Amino acid sequence: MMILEQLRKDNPLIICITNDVVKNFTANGLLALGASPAMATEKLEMDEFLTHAGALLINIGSIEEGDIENMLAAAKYANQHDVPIVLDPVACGASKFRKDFCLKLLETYDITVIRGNASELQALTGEASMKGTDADTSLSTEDVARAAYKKFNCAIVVTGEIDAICVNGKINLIENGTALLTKVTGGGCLLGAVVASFIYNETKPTLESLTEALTTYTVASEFAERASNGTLPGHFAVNLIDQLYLIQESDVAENRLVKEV
Ligand code: ATP
Ligand code: TZP
Ligand code: MG
Ligand code: MG
Repeated sequence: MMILEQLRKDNPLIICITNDVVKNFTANGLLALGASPAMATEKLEMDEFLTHAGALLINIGSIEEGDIENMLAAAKYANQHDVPIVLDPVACGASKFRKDFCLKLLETYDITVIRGNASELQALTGEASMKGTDADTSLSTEDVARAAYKKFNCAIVVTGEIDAICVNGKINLIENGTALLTKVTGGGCLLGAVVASFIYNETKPTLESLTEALTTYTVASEFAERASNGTLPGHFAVNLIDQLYLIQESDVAENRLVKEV
């Protein structure tokens, strides 16, 4: 059974603690998909927000020291209310501050899914360093996903030209997508929020549910590239929002390129 239609009926509230660059793009992407985003961050109101939430996204793209308390409090209340958490460890290999925060969050609370590019996941598991937010494309997403699953024992999504999803040690590789997603800021950040939307109310997501999240997003990105002026980054970004609104479960079923390994 697929999730997209049910998600659109249920319109789950997705709390997004995310970076300043992508808040608007993320909110529009989730509304188009059929979820209900709220960019709430304040710890004093998190208990109430998470009472009604389907999922929580913690994206550290523009994290500052003063954000740490809010992010930790959000994770605490999410765990108390059985709300799944997606962590996007943006640029965690670029500074000790970011990496230390992610490791503390992962040690202290139950994180449901870690979603990042290969360099970010490699930084969390090993010694990789990064220049900024962008990935080292020479890394194997499959190898990185396996290593991250071994260390953190939660679901892992490593994105790149080929996306690798690891749940309970089993891996699916997704070949859909377009490199234009790397030419628009928020291409990965919105995906993290889409993953949170597909796992609403589910702290033990299946490989199938994460595969549907990734294939829905990447098939929509292929449609966006083919739509009007879609090979230009600006038009592509707008087209992606439109295609997240238009895409149907049957489009995903007909176009998905998934390899079980
Ligand atoms: P970065 O921080 O390097 O910008 P990101 O966090 O934006 O990374 P990506 O790895 O770019 O995340 O993944 C975002 C989406 O883009 C995923 O759906 C992925 O499948 C897709 N993607 C990334 N690179 C390519 C590529 N070369 N070809 C096809 N799809 C890609
Ligand atoms: N700087 C800090 S967060 C951010 C930038 C440019 C957005 C990164 O977006 P994505 O989706 O990881 O490419
Ligand atoms: Mg990107
Ligand atoms: Mg990113």
